[in-house]
Amino acid sequence: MATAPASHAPASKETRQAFYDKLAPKDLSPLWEVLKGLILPTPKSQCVPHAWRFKDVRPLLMEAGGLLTAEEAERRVLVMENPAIPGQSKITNSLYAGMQLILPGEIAPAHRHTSSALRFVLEGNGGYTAVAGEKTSMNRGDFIITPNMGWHDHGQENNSPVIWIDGLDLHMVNFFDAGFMDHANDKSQLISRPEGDSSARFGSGMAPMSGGSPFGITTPIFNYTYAKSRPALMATAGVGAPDKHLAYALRYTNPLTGDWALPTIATWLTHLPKGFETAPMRSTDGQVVIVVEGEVTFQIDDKTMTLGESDVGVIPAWNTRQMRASKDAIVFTFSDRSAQEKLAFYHEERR
Ligand code: GTQ
Repeated sequence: MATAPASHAPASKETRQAFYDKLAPKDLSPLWEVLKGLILPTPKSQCVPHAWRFKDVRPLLMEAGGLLTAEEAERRVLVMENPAIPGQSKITNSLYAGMQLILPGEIAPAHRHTSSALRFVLEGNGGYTAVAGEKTSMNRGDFIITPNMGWHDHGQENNSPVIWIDGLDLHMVNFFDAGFMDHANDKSQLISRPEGDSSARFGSGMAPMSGGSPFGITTPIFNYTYAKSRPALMATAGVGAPDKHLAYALRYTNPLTGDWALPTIATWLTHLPKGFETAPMRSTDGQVVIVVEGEVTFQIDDKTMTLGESDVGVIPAWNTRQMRASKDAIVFTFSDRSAQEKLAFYHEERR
């Protein structure tokens, strides 16, 4: 059969369909039918803005505490699912978030995985996370990291519950089909370094004379304690006017490289003085916000939501956002910006 020259009238719908029917059995498909949905003019997140109230989630988490032990669960966590994509354990298209509970005397047994994790502590008094042979105690406002493939277990030796937010890049790892996980023989790993060791080595603007980070491109700082980060943030808030879009914000850095603390997840702390409202901006990273202190009203496209202490919210990629503080506020944010920057995807627009 001769090939029709390109100038000929287009083939009928039926003729095209007959052609497509020949493609499918050969595992082929016509790009021109799907191109507009594959490469979009601007980002269009499937996710929606949403808020989880601590007062609603905490009682359910405590109820879960009565149903099974941390050890049986391995990790006793209520996953925060974006309401637009239920059943996928996603808070944004690329991020996982959940609220984890450890009860007095419990141990969440040691394991390790390709995925990097962060913990942001909401309630804690002496609970601990151990990573790579070092323990750190978990107190409200602490930002604790788990490097990829680092052994980690969590526990509580005192008599109060410990509750924190987990953020993981596991969907990025799974997207690349690159994930591994191991379980340790012992519930708790052997402690080989004193508490505060990583902070002493890397957390004072100094670093060991030989050797780099023990965790590759992940920060060597294990716990960015609120006891250190809050005074730093508040001291900068006293100097100069707040940034129009960001208010007073400090990002958590890897002290050896100046990059974000985690290879995939960006983290920062924002102070909004009472009455301050940020100007509209949008960016390609999906963000999870946790109000640590005060109260903040988020305007996200046409959705308005007010978050109080320990409430968690999600801002999908490329949604225009504004924040307004009804009380002096401090907000912890994590997003996939760290990964996006490395891949040269990150883009933002400030108005
Ligand atoms: O604490 O290691 O929320 O492996 C999900 C997977 C927490 C953890 C989660 C995990 C962990």
